Amino acid sequence: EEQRSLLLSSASQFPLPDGFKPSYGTAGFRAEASVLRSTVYRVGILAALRALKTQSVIGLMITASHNQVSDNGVKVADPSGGMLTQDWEPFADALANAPTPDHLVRLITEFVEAEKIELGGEKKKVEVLVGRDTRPSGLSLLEAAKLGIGSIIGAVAIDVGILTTPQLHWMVRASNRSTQASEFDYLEQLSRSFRCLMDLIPGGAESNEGDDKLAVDGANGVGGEKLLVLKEMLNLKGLEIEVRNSGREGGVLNEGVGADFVQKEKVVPSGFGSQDVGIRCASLDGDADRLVYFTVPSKNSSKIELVDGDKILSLFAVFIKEQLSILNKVADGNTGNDYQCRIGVVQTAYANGASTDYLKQLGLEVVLTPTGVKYLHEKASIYDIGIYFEANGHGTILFSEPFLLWLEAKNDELSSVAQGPEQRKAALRLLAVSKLINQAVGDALSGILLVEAILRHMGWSIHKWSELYHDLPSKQLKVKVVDRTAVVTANAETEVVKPPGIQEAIKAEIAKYSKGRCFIRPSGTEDVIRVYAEASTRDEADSLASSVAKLVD
Ligand code: 16G
Ligand code: ZN
Repeated sequence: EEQRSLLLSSASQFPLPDGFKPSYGTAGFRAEASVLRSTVYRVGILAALRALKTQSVIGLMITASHNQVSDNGVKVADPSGGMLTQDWEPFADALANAPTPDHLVRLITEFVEAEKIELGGEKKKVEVLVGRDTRPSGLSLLEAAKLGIGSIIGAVAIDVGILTTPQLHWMVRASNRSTQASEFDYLEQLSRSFRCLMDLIPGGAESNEGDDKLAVDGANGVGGEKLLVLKEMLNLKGLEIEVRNSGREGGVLNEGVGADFVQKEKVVPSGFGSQDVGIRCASLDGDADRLVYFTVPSKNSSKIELVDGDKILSLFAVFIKEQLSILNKVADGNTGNDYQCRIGVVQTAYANGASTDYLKQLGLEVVLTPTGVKYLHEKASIYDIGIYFEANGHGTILFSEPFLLWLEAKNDELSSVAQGPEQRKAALRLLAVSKLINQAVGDALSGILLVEAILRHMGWSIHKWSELYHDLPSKQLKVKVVDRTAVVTANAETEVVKPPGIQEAIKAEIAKYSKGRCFIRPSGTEDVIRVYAEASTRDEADSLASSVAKLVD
């Protein structure tokens, strides 16, 4: 009864705006910030219930990633640090759309009963960590989230301030593993494991002459500021990280800057230009969970040479494979490897065909999932080492618990024998990677450090890296539609099953091109159907995309 009146009184402060129909999409709720207060309040309730149900720390992140600054959004991190379990998404939708406080309370009561959630009681309070990006609307939405969380008896909101999305996910995961879980601990762990990787570089970490500078585009978001802090802690020798578009210079979040812009438009972000020819550049998105690299090929053009998520994935895969093969070498007097490490690579249909061919050629198992981190992450977690990336730059490397335990033991064993110093180093490198790279979600900051360490290790320039394979020309288009749900896909979005007939028509178009590949899918974040096409020349890719776009219109 006390619970009921608490909810009724707080809910009345957050009416659902007229005509607003929020939906928990690929990345939570996203919309124009001014309509989101009721949604964020209700997600606060959901996060509190999730914390009670799991008796664990839950995360709530207020961000709209690469969207324009006037948008905002909210998503929930589960106890593992991953995305909210998909089973709860329908409840999230129902809550967000409840028309009145009475409806809302009824929905909650039914759900609490069905899920057998114990409210209140004498137990210790469960915590919801609330983070937000740098958007000006974040503060008022934070208040809404706190009120939502606070209106469930037994739950308490902890404001962890302005963070990158991956930092919040990391903190949730660490809290539930009872390890050090503050932002400082995060930064410490990243810098320690990075230094460890650098120390293990054969012949030392000396940079290639003239190749010691990295210029980073922070998208005028939270990532640039955090990278500046990290840089202080790293105290790097031979690697100079220059952060631009950190938000301090007055630029607008995601406007002409950031990983999404750079990857989609393939032009230099503002703050970059002819002075950067030949320099290694990287771009983060607004909440720093995406990372792409690029170079400026010539003084007279605004075009960039993109090094996308597929290529970051390929770099990681090459390095990990190298370490595994060192580890697998049976040295004299050594028992050799006694663990069959299963390594897998996860991509989406957006992965450039050339990258998939390259990875298969390396002998790796490659699987495709639908777009959206939750699908890739889930798939990658079935391997001992699962590497996943979306072409847009979101990805990470997951290590299984049994494999890590084996690595630790191997490292101990090798430290006491004279043989196998190389094997021990390989084990130490893999352990360092597992600490450096975010185990909860894709993380641009840890991604940068891993890329930089691997380039040093290999002695590669960004050019050498970029030449691992050549991207097939590709083209993306979007078609505005009234009802994007009319398009239903299967086989990791590579085939359309509804409306009938479209798939055949697409196939007929593809057949006209050499190395043609094309698919359409409903966006999870906008009211559009997206078209992706690939072919052996630029013109062919463009023409395939536009002819398929016409089929949708
Ligand atoms: C979201 C997803 C991202 C995906 C993108 C696709 C998360 C955290 N983010 O940003 O993985 O690539 O949506 O957008 O899942 P779309 O559905 O509009 O093409
Ligand atoms: Zn993002």
